[in-house]
Amino acid sequence: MRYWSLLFALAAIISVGIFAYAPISPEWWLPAGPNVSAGHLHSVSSAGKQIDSLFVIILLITGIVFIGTQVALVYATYFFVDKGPNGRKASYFHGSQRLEVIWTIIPAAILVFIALYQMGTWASVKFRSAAPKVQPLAQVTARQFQWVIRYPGEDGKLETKDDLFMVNDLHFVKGKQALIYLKSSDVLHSFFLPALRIKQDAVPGLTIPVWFDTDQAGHYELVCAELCGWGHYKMRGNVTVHETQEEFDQWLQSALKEQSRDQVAAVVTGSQGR
Ligand SMILES: [Cu+2]
Repeated sequence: MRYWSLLFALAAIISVGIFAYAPISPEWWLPAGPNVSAGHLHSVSSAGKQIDSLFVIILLITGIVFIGTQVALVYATYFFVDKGPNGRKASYFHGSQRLEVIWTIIPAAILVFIALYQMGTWASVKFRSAAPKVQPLAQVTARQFQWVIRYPGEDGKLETKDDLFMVNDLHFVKGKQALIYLKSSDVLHSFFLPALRIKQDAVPGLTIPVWFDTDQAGHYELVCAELCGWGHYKMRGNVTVHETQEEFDQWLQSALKEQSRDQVAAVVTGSQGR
């Protein structure tokens, strides 16, 4: 039955073909920025660029191993197939110590290489000591099922009276490091900016600094990446990256005005109701 080897060969060729096609397809590859055309291999954030090159390196290593093992599989099933009652008889042997040592040491060495190679990226994205020394952009509190984002108001300080509260609306400025403090007021959530390759769990009781940037202004998506309850699917926010600091300040000013108008309106309608 040589057909099996052909089936294995076909499956391997299709798999490799899909991976060769994915980077040039707009839908199949990792999400890029809003203005990035298809075939763009790298993310639009500095963390994302490092993470994507790690992804490509690991894909290359696993791809080479995949192609090697598939070639061996097809070769073995094609040439050593049982040729019926008069064919060769399979011989039995009790393993080979040398082979086993080889196929243990090589994957172990590859894993150690990847573990060492990724350390710098992990440190720059996650270590608190690597957090940018900037004024925090906002405090982000995850709750079932929304992102409550608290920006400092006029005084530039968080947790003061003039803070701006927004729901599912994250703004920051292109080319600048944005630092947020991530909290959760109920269960585990995960703050995920797919195009920027930033993902961090929001843990009840903890305040976790998260920082990110991008070199492309425009609109992005913020989603929750931790199944947090029935409404998990709708826990998404809009991200607006402003071209300049002035543009951001203007947005903040008008949002603050709107907030105080809403508060006044709430007081007025509240007193009329009584
Ligand atoms: Cu959630």
